[in-house]
Amino acid sequence: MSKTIIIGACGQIGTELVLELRRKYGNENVVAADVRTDCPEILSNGPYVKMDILDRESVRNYIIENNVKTVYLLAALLSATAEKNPDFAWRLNMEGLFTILDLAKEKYIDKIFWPSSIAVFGPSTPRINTPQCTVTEPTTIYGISKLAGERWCEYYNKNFGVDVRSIRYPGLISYTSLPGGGTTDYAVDIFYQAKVKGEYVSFLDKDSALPMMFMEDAIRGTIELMDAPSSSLKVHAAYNLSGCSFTPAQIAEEIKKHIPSFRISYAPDFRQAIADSWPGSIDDSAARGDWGWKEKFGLSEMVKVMLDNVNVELLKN
Ligand code: NAD
Ligand code: AKB
Repeated sequence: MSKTIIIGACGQIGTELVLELRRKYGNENVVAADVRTDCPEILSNGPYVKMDILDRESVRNYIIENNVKTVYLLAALLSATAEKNPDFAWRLNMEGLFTILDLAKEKYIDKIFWPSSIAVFGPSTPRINTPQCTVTEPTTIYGISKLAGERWCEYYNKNFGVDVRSIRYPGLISYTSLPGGGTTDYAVDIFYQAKVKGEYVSFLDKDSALPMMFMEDAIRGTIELMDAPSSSLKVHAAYNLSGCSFTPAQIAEEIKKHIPSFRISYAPDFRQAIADSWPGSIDDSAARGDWGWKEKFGLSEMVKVMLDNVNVELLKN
């Protein structure tokens, strides 16, 4: 059987995506790959390979020699971390994509998933119910790299027939692993601090609305997109996908329903400018129409699941 690889498997999305794909295709057929030397305990039920996506020759050799036909390329620097190291962020976020697109162009790979982000939008984009096709003038290096990546994906699809699929994920909220340096991370951190300290200092202001999604929805949406017949897909850059939108004040109110003594205060930092440049809510009618996307989790369901499941021990790693 051909193999699937997830590159960037130890991160917030990768951890859960690997586990779900292993349930679907069998543990041995889904390889977790990451630049980290050690395989995290949670991914030890299947193959793990240390892989640096920037080492083009090693990546090519592994994929060709091991009959890998489907690649999920997740390795990237996220918005906040990327602003601190723009040169490296551009390199990491772009070079790996070319390595994988070229392997598909040469017919070694059949199918690619590469995630984009709401970060492709910018201050000149309509903020509410942001359309699939609209102004994209991102002001962060992360957003610029995602927008360029989208254009390259579409180019390889149209000119070389590469089957590459993508989603503009909103901020993702999960409890299996910690987030990796984004602007939406506050909406995960808040649950840990609610449990540890009973209070949270938000790095975004109280009325900063952003599009968010619970990880279970994001993983299901990703796999549904990858399973959709190619004839039904009209977007070959990246699909808008919506879960729920809320502000720091709104998520705090929801947490207070479970922990009445919970308190939030606000100390916006450099991430506020990034959040201000992004949409507040997303129109995902193209994804709904083309491949039947529908979210399951709203704010209240998500808050309950997060409070029931966050494990503060993760903060010690
Ligand atoms: P993350 O930071 O949690 O994980 C990234 C993983 O990539 C880490 O395990 C890291 O060790 C690995 N990595 C870094 N450099 C590497 C290299 N050179 N070679 C191989 N692996 C390397 O990120 P995430 O939140 O899981 O995001 C995954 C993808 O989804 C990214 O492309 C990100 O832009 C996109 N995305 C994420 C979100 C979100 O809210 N998490 C939202 C929109 C888009
Ligand atoms: C980030 O905040 O950088 C990510 C994203 C929305 O792409 N969560």
